[in-house]
Amino acid sequence: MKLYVCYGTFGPAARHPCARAHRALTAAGYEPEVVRTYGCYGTDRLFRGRCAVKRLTGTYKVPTLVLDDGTVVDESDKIVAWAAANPSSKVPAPA
Ligand SMILES: N[C@@H](CCC(=O)N[C@@H](CS)C(=O)NCC(=O)O)C(=O)O
Repeated sequence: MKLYVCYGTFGPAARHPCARAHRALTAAGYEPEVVRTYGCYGTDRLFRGRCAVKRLTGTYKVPTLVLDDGTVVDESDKIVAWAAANPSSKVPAPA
């Protein structure tokens, strides 16, 4: 899976949507390929990664998750919900 983010997955999850999405995925047992798209604040159209996100979702905003089957899950709330509902088989079930 690919996770398109801004400049990274740094900072507190409560304040950075890309960090929040990435932490939800790793907590669910995934190791997403992180695609840094750069841009932001009116410069998005100048960056290849942001343009790829625009083609996928209709907007330049990240985080955007693309599953291996091509399914697109956009926005941190939806990525968090998807991760909670689809834990990786690498995560042991609770005892
Ligand atoms: N509600 C969105 C907010 C996403 C958001 O603000 N992402 C920033 C990067 S951390 C962004 O893409 N800003 C660029 C823009 O607004 O064009 C979410 O939670 O996913």
